[in-house]
Amino acid sequence: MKKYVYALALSALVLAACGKKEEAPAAPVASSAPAAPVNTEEKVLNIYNWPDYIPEGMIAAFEKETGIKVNYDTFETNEALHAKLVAGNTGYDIVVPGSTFAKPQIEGGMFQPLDKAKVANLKNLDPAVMAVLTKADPDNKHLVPWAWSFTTVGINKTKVEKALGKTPMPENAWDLVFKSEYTSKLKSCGIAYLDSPTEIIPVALHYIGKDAYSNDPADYKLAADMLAKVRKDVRLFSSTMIDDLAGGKACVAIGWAGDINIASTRAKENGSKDVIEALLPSTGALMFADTMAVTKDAKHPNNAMTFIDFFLRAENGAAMANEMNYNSANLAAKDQIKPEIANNPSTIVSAEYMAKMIQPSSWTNEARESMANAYNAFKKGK
Ligand code: SPD
Repeated sequence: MKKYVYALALSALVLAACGKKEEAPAAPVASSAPAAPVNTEEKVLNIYNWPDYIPEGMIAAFEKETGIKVNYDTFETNEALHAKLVAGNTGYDIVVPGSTFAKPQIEGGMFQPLDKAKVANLKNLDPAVMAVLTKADPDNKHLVPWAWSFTTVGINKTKVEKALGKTPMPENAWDLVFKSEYTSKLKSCGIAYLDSPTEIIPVALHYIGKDAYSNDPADYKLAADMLAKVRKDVRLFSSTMIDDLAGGKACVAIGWAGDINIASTRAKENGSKDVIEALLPSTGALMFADTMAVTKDAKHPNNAMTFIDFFLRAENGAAMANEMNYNSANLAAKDQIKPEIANNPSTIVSAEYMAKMIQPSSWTNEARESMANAYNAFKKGK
């Protein structure tokens, strides 16, 4: 059908250009403008994203407007998504890797380039964020930012202060999860680590003064040695820190600022008076950007472009911040962000703290494997 429409438009253009010596039989009048390509895909879109990462009602609004039925599944770690992509035939059209993993995924040919002509709202994106993403995706051919935030320490302040007793809060919040003086006290109310090598080893490297994105296995050994000292105090390895903090399984967690802020709201909704907050460690935190990409074997690439364009509307960017506590790269959304969100320094980060933020990078495949070995040995307590 698509080919047919193109062919019709093309023959109309050729005829018009050639001119005619004899009067031809009357033919249907063809416009000289090329016909818009027709989307002949079935009205389905399969999306694979992180949990708790989409404003309520956004999918329903997209389905209502376009008639495209969205199947929406979730994964909890970059490693889990990566394993699916490596295995191939994911069945997903859009996936949302962190930029740290998107780089090797692009290099491995796992994504197809965006059809930018179908995504007019790319114009809304912040050029500064797109410049950062060129580190993973030169020329911005494959990735569209979903949201960004940073990996940090989240606390239930009420419980942490009680467990620390006379010990004052440290100046550097990373001490709460990495220094025995604090972990030995906080284990009573629960310490949770994200359950992923590429979440924990980089923050541990940063804590011991190494490059968070080191590719050197010798550095992983140093990070694992530091981690081993507090292993016995860690209660949970989990990627659901919203429930862990809001539900009281943990009083301190290594987590994502956006999710920690969601935990704060959820605890209040559940009637808790405890204060939950995302801290800004004095030595800096690790910024991350999650990105939409279209899989190389996506069955619905046109529907994917329609969704990406819809997501990039200013009001949807604002909803990411207002409802999900995550930063959007949508510049057009900026003046729709509610004051209470704009004034939360762990959502909308100040320029001063941004200067301390560790920018995302990525690792070689070999380094990731070696990092996973170091992490698994630490987790098993070896
Ligand atoms: N609830 C959404 C969580 C998204 C987290 N992505 C984090 C990637 C950090 N490396």
